[in-house]
Amino acid sequence: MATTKRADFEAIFPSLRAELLEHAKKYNLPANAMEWLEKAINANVPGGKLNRGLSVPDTALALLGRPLTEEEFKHLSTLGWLTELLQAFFLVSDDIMDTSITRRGQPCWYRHEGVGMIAINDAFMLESGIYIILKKMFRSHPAYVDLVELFHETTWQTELGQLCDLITAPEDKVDLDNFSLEKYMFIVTFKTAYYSFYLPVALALYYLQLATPANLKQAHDILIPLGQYFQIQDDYLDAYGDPAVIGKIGTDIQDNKCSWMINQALKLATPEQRKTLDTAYGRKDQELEAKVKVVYQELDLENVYKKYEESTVADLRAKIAAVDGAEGLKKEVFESFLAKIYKRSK
Ligand code: GPP
Ligand code: MG
Ligand code: MG
Ligand code: MG
Repeated sequence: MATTKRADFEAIFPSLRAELLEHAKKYNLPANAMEWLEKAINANVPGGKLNRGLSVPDTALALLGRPLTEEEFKHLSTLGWLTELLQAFFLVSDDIMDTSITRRGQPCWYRHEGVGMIAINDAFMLESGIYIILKKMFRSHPAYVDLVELFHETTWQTELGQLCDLITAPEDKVDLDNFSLEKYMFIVTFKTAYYSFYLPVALALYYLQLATPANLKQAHDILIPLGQYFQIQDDYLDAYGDPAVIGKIGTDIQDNKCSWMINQALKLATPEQRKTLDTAYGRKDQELEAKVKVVYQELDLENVYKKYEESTVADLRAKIAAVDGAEGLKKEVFESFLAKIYKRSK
């Protein structure tokens, strides 16, 4: 199947950045603030894997089964970049909340020299940028209201997930009895799956004016499990990934996160191992973190994860194989998502 070239997609970005800066300049924003805004955009919007962004034109290619016109490509790639703006808004904020150190191989934005908590306002501005561009480019599109509402609803869903992620991980009170796979699935569905998987496909469907309640639901029912699998990979990589490859240093153990790894460990731990987890998990201490990782090792969570991955991917493949096209969707839409993430190491 034809897919979008990264370089073609990246070529759309400078004009969007220019639109945002121009919109600030209209208000006579002082030169030093203009420079700040440009830096904040450059440091946080491009430079990721672009999985979400590329998925918007890729979905359209699969749905239409023909090359995109120049205008379609520009519009769909713009919508793709808006998912990357949303992602930038989330990541800048999430790294503050998770007291993370690095992102995409660089210090997190709030840890850049002179940035600190100004990053919170930068995050808000990245979010506002979505609606500025939407209005500029899609104001007269028949699905304009659907596009705006989709971004708002997806943001809300992600914030609900983030809320549960945070309150299930209190900094000062570790209680592993408070974790469960059920809570975990709620957290990851909302904090990750909607914005990372459902959003790009729904955007393409709305833009092409092919969206119906039935195909949105069908897409949802495949993309949400795909997104859950993606976050489980993220949790696995938090403990087992190579920071040089994933571009970030794992924080889940020290942050007391209700992650997939700790939920598996709790299922399998002996009373002794459980004691270690109770005293070492969720503490801001590298040696205690290392003790938790020893338990993960003893329980062979690496293999538990590999088994999970194979059985989940088999289920997903079966779900995708059942897409018969009756609702106007194509298997290729979902196959291309799965191909992007299967056995990922970053
Ligand atoms: C991923 O969680 C989820 C997000 C980045 C959504 C954040 C939502 C907000 C409303 C700010 P994570 O903390 O596991 O991601 P990472 O491992 O990349 O830090
Ligand atoms: Mg985080
Ligand atoms: Mg987080
Ligand atoms: Mg993570």
